[in-house]
Parts: sequence; C-alpha cells; structure tokens
Amino acid sequence: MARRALITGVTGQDGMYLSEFLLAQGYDVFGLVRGQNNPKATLLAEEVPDVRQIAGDLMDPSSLQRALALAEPDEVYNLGAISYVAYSWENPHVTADVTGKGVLNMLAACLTYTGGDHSRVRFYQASSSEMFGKAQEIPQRESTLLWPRSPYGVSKVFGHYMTINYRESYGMHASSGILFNHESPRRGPEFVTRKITRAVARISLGVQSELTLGNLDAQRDWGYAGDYVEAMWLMLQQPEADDYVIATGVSHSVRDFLDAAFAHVGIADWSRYVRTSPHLMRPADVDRLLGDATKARTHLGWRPRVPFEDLVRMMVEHDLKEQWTLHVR
Ligand code: G4F
Repeated sequence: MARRALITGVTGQDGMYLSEFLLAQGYDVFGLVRGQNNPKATLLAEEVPDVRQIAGDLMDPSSLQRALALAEPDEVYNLGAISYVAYSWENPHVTADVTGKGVLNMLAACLTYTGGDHSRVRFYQASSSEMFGKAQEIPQRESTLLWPRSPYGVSKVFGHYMTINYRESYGMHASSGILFNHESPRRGPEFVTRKITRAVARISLGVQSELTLGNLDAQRDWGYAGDYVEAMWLMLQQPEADDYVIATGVSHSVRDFLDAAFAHVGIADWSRYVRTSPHLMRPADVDRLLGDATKARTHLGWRPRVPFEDLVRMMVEHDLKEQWTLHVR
C-alpha cells in the first residue's frame, strides 16, 4: 500500500516542492488548506493536481483531528506558519497563535490520532534558522543557543521545543529541521530574494525604474528549496527522531545577492537602481546566519546541490520569462 503524508502549509513554496517530491516517491499526499476560496489552493490544484486538499486551520484543533482521520497519514509535515518575519512585529499575536501554538495543536492532534501507538505516525516540524537570531556562535549548529529577534523567531522557538518535548514526553517520532533560508522561483515576492530577482527582470525589460530595500548588509545562508524538502523526508526515514540543521555552509549579504542578480542581466553597477528606506528596516534584524549541516550530512547523507550563483540565475531567468509574458509579449 502507498504510504500517506499530510502536509500543512501545502500551498507555500516548500509545501509544493515537498508534495512533488513525495508524489514522485509514490506517496498519497494530502494537504491542509486554510480559508474559503483560498487563491493559493487554486494555484496548488493547477501546479500539483495530485495533492488531495483537506480544509483545516492550525488554529482549529478539531479541524486537525478531522484532517488526520481523513488522511490517515504515516507522516505529517508541519510546514504551516505565518512565515514573513517583518509581518510578525505588526501581528505578533496571530503569529504566536499560528506559528507557535499551531505546532502544539498539530502535535496534540497527532498524539490523539496515534491512540497510544506511537509507531503510527512520524512528525516533522519546520523550525527555522531565525531562532538563532542574535547568533551566539558562527557557524550555527544544533547545539547553538537560541536567541530569537522577532515575534516570528520566538514563536518558532516555542514550536521547536514543543516538538522536542513531545518526543521526550510521549516517545513520538517527532523531528525538527532547523532550515536556513531557502529560495526558489516559487518564493513569495515579499521575501528579499524574490523581490530582487523580480525587480531585476522588470528593470532589464524597462517596466520598473527602481527597487527600494531595507538592510543591505544582512547576511544569510541561502539554499535552494527543492534541495531542502528532501532533507525533511530523510529525517522521517530515520529509526530515531532528532533535530538537524539544514544549510549550505556559505553566507552572502543582500548586496552580494544584488551583485549576482543584476550581473545576470548585464548590469554591473546597480547603485542607480536601488534605494534604501528606513521604513523597511526591522526593529531588530538578524545580522548574520551561517549554518553547519555536518550532522545532516553524516547522519542523513544529505547535501545541498544548487550553489548560490545557480540559485540566483534560476530565479532571475524565471522572472525574466514571467515578466516578459506579462508585459512585453
Ligand atoms: O527574505 P527575508 O524576508 O527573510 P528572513 O527574514 O531571513 O526570513 C526567511 O528565512 C527564515 C529562515 O532563517 C524563515 F524562517 C522565514 O520564514 C523566512 O523564510 O529577509 C532577509 C534579509 C533580512 O535581514 C531583511 O532585513 O533581507 C533583509 N532585507 C533588506 N531589504 C529585506 C529587504 N527583506 C525583505 N523581505 N524585504 C526587503 O525589502
């Protein structure tokens, strides 16, 4: 019989890549979809039509129990969250409810679903490098002290420790992937990488004249989302649940990203196109993230395949095609 997976946050970048990955492995894939007439659900149905959508909300425990009863999953991937860090200062309560307490709701629903037989389901929690925040060591690894800098980061820490607590208290096979930033052409345009690649494409086609950003000195360890979903799956194939950092081990600044993206359309000096605004600076930013994925490499055999330059190229090329279709053709 085909194995069955339930994914929350299935309409997001990672949810779509993970769905495609699991379907290719022969899984039956179920996705929790929030809200009425959700446009992202329509996009998911177009892009990954074999995902079976189930209505539900991480803030509604009864809907999670219903989703588990319908999907009868062997594996649950909890990717659902309010994931835009800047938004979390404006909406800290809902961020805590979804990104933090939503994890507890899903863990508790899984515990009920197992009915005491903990081998019935394996659980993956999408933890984040944002938990390292004001990083206490470089590079960051599984043992690095967590010092979150945003309501989003604090909420992720809650979910991370809840996952560990369910593993230790109830013996659940619950793993947590501490994923560093991971991008793709499916990334939302509110995140800095896609904001840049889309603007670069539009500037090169003459449909945009400038790009306004915040902190250009922030450094991130950027990888490709398609590589990272495989690590999620590998964690659930291990005999024991555990926590793993998933990262490339290479860090770049937002300026480096601008260099690479503009260079791809033949612009060496981007200074006349890029402005900065104090309104886009965060109350407390994360200055530098750099991950050490040695544990994932040695225990899971995972390693990233797409390097930074190829990632930027992939995103710019996608946006050139998309913007060309929208504005020029
Ligand atoms: O692209 P970002 O918004 O990603 P951020 O905040 O690092 O968070 C992402 O990665 C986390 C993993 O560490 C995830 F947990 C989280 O859900 C999300 O996927 O911003 C990256 C950096 C920041 O330092 C920000 O201040 O870029 C800087 N930045 C500069 N100008 C900007 C902008 N970020 C955005 N979004 N928009 C700007 O105009």
